[in-house]
Amino acid sequence: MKNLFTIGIALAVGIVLWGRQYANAAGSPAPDTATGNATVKGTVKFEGVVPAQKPINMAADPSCAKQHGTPVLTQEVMTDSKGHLQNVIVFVSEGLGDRKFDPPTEPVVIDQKGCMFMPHVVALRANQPLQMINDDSTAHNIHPVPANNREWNKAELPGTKTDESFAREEVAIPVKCNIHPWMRGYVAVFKHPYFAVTGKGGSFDLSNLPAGTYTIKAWHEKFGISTQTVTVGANETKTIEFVFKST
Ligand SMILES: [Cu+2]
Repeated sequence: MKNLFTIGIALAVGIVLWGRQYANAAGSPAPDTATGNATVKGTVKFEGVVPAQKPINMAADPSCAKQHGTPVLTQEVMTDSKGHLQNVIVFVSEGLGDRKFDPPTEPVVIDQKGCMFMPHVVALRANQPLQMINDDSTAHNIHPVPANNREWNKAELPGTKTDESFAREEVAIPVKCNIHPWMRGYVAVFKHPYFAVTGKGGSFDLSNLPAGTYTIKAWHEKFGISTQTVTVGANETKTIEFVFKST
């Protein structure tokens, strides 16, 4: 029985290998996997006096206010004690040439909870599903205001969800709620997988890059865009730092 099983496996492997050989012999060019082993990573910092986060007044909708013991603070500028800046989108803006990348089918999720968009900033791929969940007991009205994509505007009842997507690259689309004026988030859309949104430590990691010279940009909703050019070789890791300063 065991021998039969082994023979079966050997046969299956053989068929697969034979199939590959046949495909190669047919002259089809090796597929461009479009990725590599180079990495650009680093941190984003803010230098200067950090604008204070202000309490948000949710009195207009008591169902929102009562979900928070203490008022929620505005999320425009968020740093840690060392000035590492959160919610910065770091991405490759040039250098990938004609490479094409299929978008993932799993959605990126924005939760509407406590009448806030969570997370505040997200990034996803062109034509990747964006799922908006309403986890509140009140209705929301999601309204992205793109410059380079189709605008949509959808009411969403408590406990429901909506799937949408954006077709074109755009950094970044403001998203508002027509019912709660304090609700604001941002969605960045990319045609490639080389982007990151900084978390509490302000760090980013763009890995699996092909060797090359890249224009790397860092976008922040208040401080705008900062740009650097980096050259990375195969299997190489380069560390860079973006610094935004108060104006
Ligand atoms: Cu709302």
